[in-house]
Amino acid sequence: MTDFFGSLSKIKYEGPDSDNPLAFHHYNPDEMVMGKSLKDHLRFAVAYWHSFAWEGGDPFGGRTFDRPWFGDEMAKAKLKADVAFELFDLLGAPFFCFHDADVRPEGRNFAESLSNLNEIVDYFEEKMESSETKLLWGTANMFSNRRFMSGASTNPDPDVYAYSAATVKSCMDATFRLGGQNYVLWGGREGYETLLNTDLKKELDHMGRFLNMVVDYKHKIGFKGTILVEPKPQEPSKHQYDFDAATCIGFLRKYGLEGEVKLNLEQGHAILAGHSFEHEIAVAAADGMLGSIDMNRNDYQSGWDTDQFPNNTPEVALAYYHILKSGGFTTGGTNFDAKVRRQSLDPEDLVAAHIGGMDICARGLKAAAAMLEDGGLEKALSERYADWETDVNKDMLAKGSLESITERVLNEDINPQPRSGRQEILENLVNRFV
Ligand code: XLS
Ligand code: NI
Ligand code: NI
Repeated sequence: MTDFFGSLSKIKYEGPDSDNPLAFHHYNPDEMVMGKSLKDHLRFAVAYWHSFAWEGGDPFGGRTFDRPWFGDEMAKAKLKADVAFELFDLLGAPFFCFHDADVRPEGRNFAESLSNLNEIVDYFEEKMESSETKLLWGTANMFSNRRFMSGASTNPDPDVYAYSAATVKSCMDATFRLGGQNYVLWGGREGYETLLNTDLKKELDHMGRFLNMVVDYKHKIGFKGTILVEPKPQEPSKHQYDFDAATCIGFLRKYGLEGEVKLNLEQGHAILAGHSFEHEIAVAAADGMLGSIDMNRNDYQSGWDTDQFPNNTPEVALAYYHILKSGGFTTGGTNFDAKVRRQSLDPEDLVAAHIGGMDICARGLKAAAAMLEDGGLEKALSERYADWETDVNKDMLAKGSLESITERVLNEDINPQPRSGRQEILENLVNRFV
């Protein structure tokens, strides 16, 4: 045991009336909702990068946190792992997620970075034997180091493409060894700053080829998890190729990857793309490509990806509504891709942030389940489309041509009468549950 969390002990569920700030008020892991425990519905994960690797910098100032594990030595990386697993345990977090760069010191070359990664994976493996926390997903950080400044698989330099392929292989191996349930690719630098120096078609082809290698390798090693791509429209690149769910789905189809790759959707990224989170979830679900979610929230005034912990039950409820409607998570889960603010220095802040996020998600999911069980929204939806169930309209959809339909419009004097979309009534219905 390290002494980082001092006297803090395992966080318990105490119910909404408890005034203990370090207790769950809404997340009771064992509570059954729609035949499944909250723990199994939500599948929470702690993100290693925000909670343990991020130093509290912003564009105007550097490190604000003073963690005993900051530094490049292997011993520090192990101390960081010790503290990380202590947080997982305090929270009863079923999962965690990591990038290679979060967990191991960067080496002087690829071989050294690889051996550092393997040493930490050994260490994780040992810790995971006695821990209840599993790996939701692993990923490669191919955006921080300067070698990736012009992209990873889309870099104009083939040596960077090669370095990226070797990096992804090493991270897939690590994820596989640790029993990871998914493998994520987020392409923060897969995009461009200016078209003046960018061959967009070439770069997209390279990215498509790269992702095909990832899928081939998954099958080769027998990794049973899901490969996930994470959309984001911009930041750090001015324009990112994986712009949003719809763009990614088109990309996956173009390169023959539908059925092989799903999406990891993030609340803040949806907002940056000009969508709501539930829009992104519904788009992915409609194509059977909903994989997992990164839960957080943006500051709506700043327009940045501020990665705050979620704090808005109505928003979260609509997201889980669409997740539950599509059958819930299989290999995916709710990863807190979220960090405490840079003034939140204390270990207690880290714990409280996760408690708050878990409570908000639990409230959202319970509200979503109650809305589904009530059935009012689904009923209104099926009523709105009910006329499509008549034989004549089914026929029109399946076999109609512009000529045959025109004939029917003329013969039957079809003269559509607009009907209310009832938006306010439906919003009021939602408000009964959130
Ligand atoms: C950044 C992304 C990143 C991915 C993992 O905005 O959300 O954290 O989730 O590389
Ligand atoms: Ni993000
Ligand atoms: Ni993310």
